[in-house]
Amino acid sequence: MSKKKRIRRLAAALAAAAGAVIVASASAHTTTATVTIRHQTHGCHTWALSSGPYKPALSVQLARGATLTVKNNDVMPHKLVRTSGPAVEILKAKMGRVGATSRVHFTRAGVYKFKTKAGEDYVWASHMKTTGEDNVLRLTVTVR
Ligand SMILES: [Cu+2]
Repeated sequence: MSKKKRIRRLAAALAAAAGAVIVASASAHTTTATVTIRHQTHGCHTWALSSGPYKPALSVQLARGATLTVKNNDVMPHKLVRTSGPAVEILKAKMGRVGATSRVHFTRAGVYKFKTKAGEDYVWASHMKTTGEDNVLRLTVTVR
C-alpha cells in the first residue's frame, strides 16, 4: 500500500471512530448526564450538556433509571422547575451558590420539560453587566 493510501485509510478509520462516539453519546442507554449553567455577558446565562455547546435550550436523551445532574456555575441562583411531563422529584432544586447541584432520577419513560427560575446576582457579582434579555434556560429530557 502506498503511503498516501495508508494515510487516507487511517483518516477514514478515525472519522468512523469519531462518528461512533457521537452515536454512543446520543443513544438512549445514557444513564448519567450533567448539565452545567454558566454566566455569560450576552443573555446572562446558558447551559451545556457535558462538554457540548452552551445554549439557552437543550435536549437530552436518557435511559430509564438515569440520573441527571444540573450544576449552577452562574453568578446568581437558579431553581430547577419542571414545566411538563410525568411527575418527578427534583432533589435540591434551589441552587443558591456557585457549584451547587440539583439531581433528578428518572424511573419512568416520557418527555419531561424543565426550566430554571433565575434569582438576583450574588452580592459580589452585582457589578457585572450583561447585554440583551436574560435567557430563560429550557431543557427537554426524553426518557426511553
Ligand atoms: Cu445569569
